[in-house]
Amino acid sequence: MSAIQVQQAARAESRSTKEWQQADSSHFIHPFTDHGGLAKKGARIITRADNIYLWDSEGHKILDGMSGLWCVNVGYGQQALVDAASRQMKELPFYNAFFQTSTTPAIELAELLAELSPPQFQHVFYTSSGSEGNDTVVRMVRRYWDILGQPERKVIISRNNGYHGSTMAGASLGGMSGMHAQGGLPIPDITHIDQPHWFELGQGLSRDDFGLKAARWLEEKILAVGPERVAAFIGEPVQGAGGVIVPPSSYWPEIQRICDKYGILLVSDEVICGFGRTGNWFGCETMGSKPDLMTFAKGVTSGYVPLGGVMVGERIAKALIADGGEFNHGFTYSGHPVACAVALANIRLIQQLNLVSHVKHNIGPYLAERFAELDAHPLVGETQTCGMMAAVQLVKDKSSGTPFASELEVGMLCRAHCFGNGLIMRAVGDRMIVAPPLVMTRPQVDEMMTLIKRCLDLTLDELNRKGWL
Ligand code: PXG
Repeated sequence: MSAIQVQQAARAESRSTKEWQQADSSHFIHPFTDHGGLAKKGARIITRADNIYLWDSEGHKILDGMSGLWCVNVGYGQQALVDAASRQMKELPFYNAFFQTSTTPAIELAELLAELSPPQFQHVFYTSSGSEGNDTVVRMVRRYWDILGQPERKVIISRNNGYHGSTMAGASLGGMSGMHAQGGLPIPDITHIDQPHWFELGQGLSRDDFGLKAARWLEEKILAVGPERVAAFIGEPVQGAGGVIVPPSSYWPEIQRICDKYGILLVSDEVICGFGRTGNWFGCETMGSKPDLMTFAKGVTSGYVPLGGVMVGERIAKALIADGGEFNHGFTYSGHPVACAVALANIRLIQQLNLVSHVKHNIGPYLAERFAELDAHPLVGETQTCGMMAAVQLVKDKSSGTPFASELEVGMLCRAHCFGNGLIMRAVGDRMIVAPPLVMTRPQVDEMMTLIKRCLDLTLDELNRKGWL
C-alpha cells in the first residue's frame, strides 16, 4: 500500500462499519434513496479503489461494472489526474470567469474540446454537472430563438425514459414519470415522445423499420405542437439510466433529417456517451447525427472532480456571441481551474492510452462477443451492447419474450446476487446493465462475464425455488 492508501485505511478503520452506517443514516440524505430501507440495511461504505476495483469497509473487493456512475472512464488511481489537481490547487485553486477574466486551464481545455469535438463545435460553456449543462441548454436554445426574432419557438421535445438530470429543467427534459410526479414537473413547454426501445415497443417490426417509426414520432409531435413553436429536440445517443437502450441504426439519421426539415435544433446529451464510451469521442459520431449542442459531464474528468458543460455549435455561437449581447447565465464554478486542469490531464491520458480506439477496435467488440453468449441463458430475452455499455433483459418466458410482473422486482433480486458476488451491475427494472471503465482488459472482461453468468444462474435457481418461473 502507498502512504496515501495507509492513511485512507486508517481513516476508514477509525470507526467500525456499524458506526459509519449509523452516522450516515443520522445525517446524510442520499440521492434517489428510500431511507427507510437504507436505515434498516445500512449503507455499503466504499473506502478505496484502484483500476476497475473498489474495496468496502469490510475489506471486500468489488469489480466496478458501472465506472462509479458511468464516469470513471480511465479507471481509479490515475496519478496524472491527482498531480494535475494538486498542482493547480497550489498555483490557483479558484478564480471566476465572470468579469472579463479567464484562467489558463479553462482556456486550454476549451481549445482541446474544440479540437476533439465534431467540427461544428468551436465553443464551450462550462458548468459543474450534467444537470446544470441541460439547464444551460434550455436557456440557450430559447435565447437563440429570441435573438433570431422567433420567441414563440420555446417547445423542447424529449423522450419517455430519457434521463437528463435532476434540476428543474433536467428532470423536466427527462422522461422519468417518478420524477415528474414530485415537484410539479415538467416545467412548461417541454413535451415527450416514446423511446426507440425495440424490445418493448417494436416487436413484429425489423429493428430498422422500428427505428424509422420511432424517429417519425418526432415528426408527428412537431406537427401536433406546430412547427413554428418547436425550438429543439434532445436525446441521449444511447439511453443510459433508462437501461442502455441502443437505438436501431436507422433512428438517429432519420431524427437528423426531421430536425433539418423543420429547422429545429438538435441537442445530443453526451453526459454518458461522451469521452470514448461508445468507441468515438462522442456518441453522436457513433450514431450518425450532427447536433447543434452537446451536453457533457462525467467522463470529461473521469469523475475525479465535478465538471460539465455544453459544446455550442456554430449557428448558436454566432447568434449568442456576435449578435446577442449579454447572455444572463452562469455559475460561480463555470470554468473552475482545478476541474479544468483535471479534465486536461484526463483527456491527455485517454489520448496517450488510445482508449477511444481501444473501445472501438478491441475491448468494445470483445465485450459484445462475450455478451452475445448470454443470449443462450434461459432468463435472457435480449442483450445489447454499444462500446463499453451493455444490457441484459431478463424475461419470464424466453420464447415469447414475456416479462416478469414488475412487482416481483426480479432485477433487484439479480442485483443482490451481483452485490453478494463482488460485482457492481445495475438493475433498471428487469434490465441488468454495465458500463465498465474503458481501461478494462480482455482478462478483466472474462472475469466480469464469469461473475455475470454466475449471478444469472443464482437468480434462475432462486426464481425456480420461489416458483416464479
Ligand atoms: N444527462 C445524462 C444523459 C445523464 O446520464 C445527467 C444528464 C445529469 O448529470 P449530473 O452530473 O447532474 O448527475 C446524467 C446523469 C443512473 C444515474 O441511475 C445516471 C445519472 C445520474 C445518476 C444516476 O444510471 N446520469
